[in-house]
Amino acid sequence: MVATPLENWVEEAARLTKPDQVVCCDGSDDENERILEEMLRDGDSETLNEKTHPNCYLHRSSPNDVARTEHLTFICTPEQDDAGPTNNWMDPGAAKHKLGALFDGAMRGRTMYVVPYIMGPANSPISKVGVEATDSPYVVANMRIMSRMGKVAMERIGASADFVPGLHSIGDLDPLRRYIAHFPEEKLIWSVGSGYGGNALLGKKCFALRIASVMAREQGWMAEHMLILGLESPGGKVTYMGAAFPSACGKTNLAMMVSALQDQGYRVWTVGDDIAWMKIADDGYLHAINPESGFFGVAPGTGMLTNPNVMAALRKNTIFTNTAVTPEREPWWEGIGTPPPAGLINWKGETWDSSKGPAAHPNARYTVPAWQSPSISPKWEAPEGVPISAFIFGGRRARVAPLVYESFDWQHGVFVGATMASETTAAATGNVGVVRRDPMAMLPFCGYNMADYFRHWLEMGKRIPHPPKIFHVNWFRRGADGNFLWPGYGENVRVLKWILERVEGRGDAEESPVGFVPRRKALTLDGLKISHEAIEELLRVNPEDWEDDLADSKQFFQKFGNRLPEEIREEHEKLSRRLSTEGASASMAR
Ligand code: OXD
Ligand code: MN
Repeated sequence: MVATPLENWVEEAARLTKPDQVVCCDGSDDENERILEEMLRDGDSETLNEKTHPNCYLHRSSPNDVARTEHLTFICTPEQDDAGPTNNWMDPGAAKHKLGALFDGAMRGRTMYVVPYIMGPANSPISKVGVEATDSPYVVANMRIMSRMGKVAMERIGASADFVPGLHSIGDLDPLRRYIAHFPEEKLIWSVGSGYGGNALLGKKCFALRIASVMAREQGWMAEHMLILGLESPGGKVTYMGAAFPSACGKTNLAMMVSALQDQGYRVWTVGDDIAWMKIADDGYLHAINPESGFFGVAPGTGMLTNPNVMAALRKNTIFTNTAVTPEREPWWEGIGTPPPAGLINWKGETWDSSKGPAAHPNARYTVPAWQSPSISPKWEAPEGVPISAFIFGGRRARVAPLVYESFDWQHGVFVGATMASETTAAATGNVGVVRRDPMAMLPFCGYNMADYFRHWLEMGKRIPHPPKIFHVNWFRRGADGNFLWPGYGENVRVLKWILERVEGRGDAEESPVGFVPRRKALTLDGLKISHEAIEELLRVNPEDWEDDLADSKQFFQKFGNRLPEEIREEHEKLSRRLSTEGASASMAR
């Protein structure tokens, strides 16, 4: 019998990595039991309190392997310019040579697990299939939560070559021998030296964003770093929105929000918290699916006040990574809402006291099945996806960006996304709190030249008969005293409500140089304790701050040279002109 493309690939991977045995995963409960036992045997995982947290585990990673490592992540295209100035690049042949040496024999004494998986609902035409070969039982257990894995995926692959292969080994966990490499031409992923989710769960960032963004451009769809939520309004109509925020800026909390306006009939339903795959459907709308089936969220800062839905979800079937643990064997982290108990064990497995810094790593995570959230949308697995009426871009900005504004049109909206910036967080290694440009929150995830990615967005706008309206929000603006001006969390529904009203052609707004900003009275603020001055400041567009920001984004865009679409340059000039007119009239009025 002729071997299938999958069999050939697995054989080739095994020849290179030389595992003691190869196990092909079927996704069954029995198999999962065995994988979890293997994970416990490895010694860096433990079970949690069976009464309060049934079927929950705590995993401690190597202290040098706690976040995505963007400086070790590569796009391997024959021409460097096709990876673009914002990606690390390696020649595909050189990458194969370098990583091949690290993979050579890497699985000796270990098991190679072959994990076939579907990204997206099993019966959706928007879904796609991948296969990850890994030597980490922790990775297999996480992939089982984050994707539809096993038999269902194997059946879809059959004898075809229509799958994205990904080879993963934890190697020796030495950061000097850690690489996450993507081969967009071959649609192949090679990751070695890390067990951290964003580097090792290859269906997530590597496939669903970096490789899928390349496929999406080739095939005329969109793969975005976006949550998907449904806003239900009085009467029961649900309007769907996609929102792009950089890592650890509150996407999960927004997607699962308990609305402060629930008693007025506004409720939020979760379709996805991190990634959206979107295609133009016959009804002329862009339809989105969540390619994932679980949430891999940041634990610190998550509590009953910030995200009660996820707190309810985390009571069972959850893998916690790098949280602290109480003497009762319950997970604990900063912001969970209870004080640290005596005898707390920190994320490194040591008895904790406050001299040791945070007890949970700032990028500690939970991996939980999506269906466990009380907010999960009845449509979250709809094979046709949900129609998207609004895109929301956002970042963590102490200044500059107002609470919310709407772009003038699609082209201007693409510019708004392209000029996104945010203060960095603990989700990636490196400095925290530094403002960096992060277009569409895709800076670490775009699998090709970002100038071409802007072009793709511009072209999609022309092709979508009913394109989403584009907005920008900023929950993180601070007052002169350094405190946040906006309460955030469940109160963010007040902003979503205005967005919904704008989508429906209602909702009062004032034209500013940067876009349409809500008039104060257009925001539903009843029941909220916030001063008149705070609202004024939140909605203020300060031309001087914007001029500085424009200078910064101009410098960023210069990296792309002539490849930058003319439309982006045009929007830049238009905004600059509008700001100087505004600045001039403000000084005349003074
Ligand atoms: C994530 C990230 O884990 O963006 O979702 O880093
Ligand atoms: Mn993310």
